[in-house]
Amino acid sequence: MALLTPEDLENIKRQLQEADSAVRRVTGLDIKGVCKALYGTTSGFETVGIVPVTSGNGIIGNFSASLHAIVEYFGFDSFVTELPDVSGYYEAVQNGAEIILMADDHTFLAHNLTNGKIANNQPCTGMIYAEIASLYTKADSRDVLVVGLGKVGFPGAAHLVHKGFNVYGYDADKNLLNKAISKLGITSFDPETPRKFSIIFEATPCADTIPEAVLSEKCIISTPGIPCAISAELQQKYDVELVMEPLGIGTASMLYSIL
Ligand code: NAI
Ligand code: PYL
Ligand code: MG
Repeated sequence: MALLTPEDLENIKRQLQEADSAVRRVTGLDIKGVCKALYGTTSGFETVGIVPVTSGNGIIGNFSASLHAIVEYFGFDSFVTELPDVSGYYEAVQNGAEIILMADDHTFLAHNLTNGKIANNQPCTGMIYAEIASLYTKADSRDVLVVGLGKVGFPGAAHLVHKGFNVYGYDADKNLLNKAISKLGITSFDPETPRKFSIIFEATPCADTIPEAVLSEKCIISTPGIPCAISAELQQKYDVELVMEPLGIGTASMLYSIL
């Protein structure tokens, strides 16, 4: 799993504010509004306990502090536990947490202790970035290009199919591409015979995964992928509407999905 770095998370509040402005510009809704469109829920006042986890590669600098800033940005009360791991979980519950947020190297979860609902960051991230792409007000058709059909991309592609979009998908892993074709009924996109799209959703851990030949003027690229899927030059040349943020949009999707 591609892990965040402390550098990815620097100035997370400014990154989230800029992403919220981009989301408002392209969809007419803010991130909270997109979550309401997705899940029908609005900001609760639940208390969120953030528990650092030391397993695997260990604690990531800025990760817990970034979650604290993100959760507060969306109007929830929250605290980061003093202790990590099991002791931290116990501390969170003892101190009144109604929702637990914690992540090891493979799973980032949100668990609502009041209603039992639980969320995984990967599908929640895929769904919200796909939803943002689907709400683009200047789209010229219902054709969407999806690049990356893994743990984030596949659920995002499934959401777009469910919303009735014509999904053209591509993944460097042919097994994953064939799985998406057979399970979701998407159309295989061939990079050798490219065409232009006004809606693009990307979810890969690689740079430059979106070829210039698919970019239309003022197209949207909605991507949680780190690093960015296109160069700054291409973004400028085609006046691309880029929605990209390292952690907050996906975390919001998790929280609103379990209220
Ligand atoms: P994954 O490894 O499950 O899926 C990535 C997919 O991209 C793989 O199937 C791989 O074959 C494909 N791929 C790689 N290079 C490609 C290329 N050049 N063209 C087409 N496909 C290519 O990873 P996962 O969990 O889906 O995460 C995807 C990215 O999203 C990672 O960078 C991860 O760090 C990031 N992420 C970001 C979040 C956020 O909130 N911004 C939240 C969760 C993940
Ligand atoms: C949730 C992020 C989005 C992209 N990759 C995912 C990642 O980096 N996961 C690992 C998170 C580890 C957190 C560490 C801590 O500081 O508590 N265990
Ligand atoms: Mg995000």
